[in-house]
Amino acid sequence: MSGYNLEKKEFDKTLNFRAVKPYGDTMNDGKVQLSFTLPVPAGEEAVEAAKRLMKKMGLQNPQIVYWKELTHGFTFFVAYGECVHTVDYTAIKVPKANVKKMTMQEIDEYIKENIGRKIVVVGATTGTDAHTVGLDAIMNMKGFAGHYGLERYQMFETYNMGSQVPNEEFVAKAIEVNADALLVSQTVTAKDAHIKNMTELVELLEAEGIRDKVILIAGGARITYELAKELGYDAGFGPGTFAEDVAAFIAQEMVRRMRKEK
Ligand code: B12
Repeated sequence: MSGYNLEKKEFDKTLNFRAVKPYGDTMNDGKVQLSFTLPVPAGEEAVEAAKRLMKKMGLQNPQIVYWKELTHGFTFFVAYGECVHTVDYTAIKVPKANVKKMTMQEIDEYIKENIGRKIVVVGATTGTDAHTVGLDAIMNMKGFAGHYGLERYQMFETYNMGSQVPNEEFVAKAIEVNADALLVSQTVTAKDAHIKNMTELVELLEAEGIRDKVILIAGGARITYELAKELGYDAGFGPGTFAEDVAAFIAQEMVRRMRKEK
């Protein structure tokens, strides 16, 4: 939203940020495309059931543009409808990391100039969680979607411990390499496993007396900045995160802390 003037209505005079609707073809048409499956046999009754359900979802003029039997007794639909609901976009405040966006090269330069040494980072998918793709996207040399990972940065020294790392081992590694930042990845949220695991890590770091010495960051598909802060972390990052978001946060937070100490 940066640089976007909500009062100016840059696209269309009928655009009302206090009552925003989906856009399909013309402003405020409310058009939505959705796909879903019903556990009913394919046929005219299935199509009618899908349309009635869409109306209950607040979608007017439901149109089933494609339907197909998935397997016996199940029908898949692609549909269009018009959403009758709106949201007040101006009332939305999403807590997020206080970080100025930078490229990989800018971050390396910033660290050289302001910190003067490599930043040591230890990352792991902790507890019983075996999902490593997200953490690897942030840490591995080749990175993710054209964004290099931390291993590629000149000014980061990284240790990726992989999956299912017990919190005790993670903390021991942090102490061994004198880590500046810890990256924790949590994907499985069933039975609040992530909350229990993330909380236990904070307690262990406090018991070892190093919680304030490290920048503690969590990430994962269902991790938000707000949740991470609530659990005692310095930041949390969710889907769509790239290494430079995390690297910029770590570097800028380290400099903020160094300036505070002076
Ligand atoms: C691949 C996958 C697996 C692979 C994992 C392989 C591997 N080496 O990672 C395997 C097959 C092993 C697996 C196993 C299981 N899985 Co699985 N898996 C997935 C799947 C399909 C994709 C996850 C993924 O890789 N996403 C891509 C990455 C790039 O996205 P991401 O993790 O969100 O990462 C980004 C951000 O979140 C962020 N990020 C992530 N971590 C971090 C860390 C830091 C520090 C930072 C800053 C940022 C950050 O940056 C990343 C890049 O932008 C999802 C479903 C889905 N489509 O999402 C299910 C899913 C995650 N799995 C699920 C489940 C239930 C399981 C199993 C329990 C299944 C079973 N019954 O055995 C097991 C659990 C094993 C275990 N002990 O953990 C559920 C989780 C439900 C929940 N919320 O609890 C999902 C959502 C599927 C589902 N709909 O049910 N899984």
